[in-house]
Amino acid sequence: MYQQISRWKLFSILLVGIILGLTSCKKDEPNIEDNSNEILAGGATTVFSSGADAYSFPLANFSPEGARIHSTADRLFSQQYISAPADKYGGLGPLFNQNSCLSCHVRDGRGTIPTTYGDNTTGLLMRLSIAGENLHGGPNPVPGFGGQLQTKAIFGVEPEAQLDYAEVQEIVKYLDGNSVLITKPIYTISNSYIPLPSGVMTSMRQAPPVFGLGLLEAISQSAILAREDIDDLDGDGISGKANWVWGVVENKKVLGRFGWKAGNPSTLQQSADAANNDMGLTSSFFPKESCDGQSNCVKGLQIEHDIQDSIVNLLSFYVQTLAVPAARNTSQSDYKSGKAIFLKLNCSGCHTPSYVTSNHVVKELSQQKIFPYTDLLLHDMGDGLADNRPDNLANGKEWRTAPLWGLGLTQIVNPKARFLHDGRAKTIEEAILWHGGEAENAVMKFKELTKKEREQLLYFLKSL
Ligand code: HEC
Ligand code: HEC
Ligand SMILES: [Ca+2]
Ligand SMILES: [Ca+2]
Ligand SMILES: [Ca+2]
Repeated sequence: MYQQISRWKLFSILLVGIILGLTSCKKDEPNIEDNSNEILAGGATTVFSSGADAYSFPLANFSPEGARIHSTADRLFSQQYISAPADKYGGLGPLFNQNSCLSCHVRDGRGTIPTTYGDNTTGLLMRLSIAGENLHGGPNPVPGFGGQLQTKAIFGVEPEAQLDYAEVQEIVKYLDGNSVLITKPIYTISNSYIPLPSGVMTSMRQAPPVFGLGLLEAISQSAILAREDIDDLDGDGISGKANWVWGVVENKKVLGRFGWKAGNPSTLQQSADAANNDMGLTSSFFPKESCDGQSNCVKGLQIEHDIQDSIVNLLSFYVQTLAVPAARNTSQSDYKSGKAIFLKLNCSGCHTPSYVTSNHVVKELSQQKIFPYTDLLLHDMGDGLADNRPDNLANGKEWRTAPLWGLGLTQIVNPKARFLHDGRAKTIEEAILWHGGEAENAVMKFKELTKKEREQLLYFLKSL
């Protein structure tokens, strides 16, 4: 009897010891409290796929009803709109960039970047503004051109202009003697339908991937704001600032989360905005056609909106409920070493590894432990990446930390896809080397790594 009790005691002491040991191990690691479930990058919504369609699945934990609505929405996202009049799917243009959401967000991932002169089939667009702000503190539209350059138009209307492509190259050296060639694209406007006024500021933006956005929307505002450190009070060289942008639904300034400068507050507004500016589809959210000059373009103004609110809601629902693909190779030693380097270089100072989501109207998105690797805040990224064009509170050097989940599948989904806001980086390595400003420290340490360590870091990133 006595012996038995003591054996039980011994066992439970051991058990407690193991649990305590594990917990203290976890605590020692900065920024990551729990390693065990990071393979489930999107929590219970995560899908296990690493093929070309990896970004295109609905939430794994969807109810049959949710999945049904998602597949209706899926058809709308890929629908090619045509110019009015038409019974269904009309209203394209007068000015537009592409005729479907999917043509820019290829397989729900990134767009294709033009690499030849005159290539017009891309997911890249140019934002425009002049000095000053609009009524709501946003970019000041260019007279005759608005806030975005539309390079296509329906019959009888002129596209606003064409974009010409050139590139400059630069060699970056590592401390170990190796070097890489990095390229920077330069876009210039030609053939504009009227001369551009002087002092136009431009910003090239590639179409980002659109999966996992409901989860990003479900991160509580307080969790995002808690990471702000505008004056860098903790002295780590990283500030982090929220963008506050005009909410067309809320009718006031709200926290920006989407777009390369967090210039859009929600998947709903982003979808309505995309429909309006990228495709020329009016809705109750953006009731005016996106043409700012041509007289025969203004005639395109319709009394009825091109798309009903229900369509905008479905498009928003679609991007909210595209699942995040699972991380891979998490038990490999190179993954673990690579992740340790990611934390040591303080990449995680901006690319925040994980959150628990708050509650979302799509209940499957609520209370999920997720691994998006972003703080959704703006950071000064230095002169190399600067577009020198302010966007609400983002200045000309600031960009929103890009989420890194699903990163390794980018070129499996679209072999022509590239990295960073204007798609200048052909590889993840190039993307890191472009980091500057608040990330200067991280990039300096990256250049000092041994070849093996660099490979381990890249192995980790490619496994996300
Ligand atoms: C001409 C190409 C193009 C088309 C067409 C297009 N998009 Fe986009 N999309 C973009 C670009 C570029 C961005 C980034 C915008 C920015 O940084 O301001 C973007 C951003 C987004 C985002 C935010 C993603 C994120 O992670 O921040 C969503 C959501 C989105 N688009 C949905 C849509 C929907 C829905 C449609 C169809 C109605 C659509 N897009 C059509 C190019 C396009
Ligand atoms: C100061 C904040 C900050 C730090 C530190 C930082 N990043 Fe970033 N990262 C960003 C921002 C902002 C972007 C988007 C920049 C752009 O598109 O111009 C980005 C983009 C990226 C991209 C490209 C993502 C895409 O979707 O194209 C990769 C890869 C990346 N970072 C990896 C890293 C790694 C690895 C480190 C550490 C060596 C690191 N970052 C450190 C802020 C940071
Ligand atoms: Ca229209
Ligand atoms: Ca325009
Ligand atoms: Ca700081």
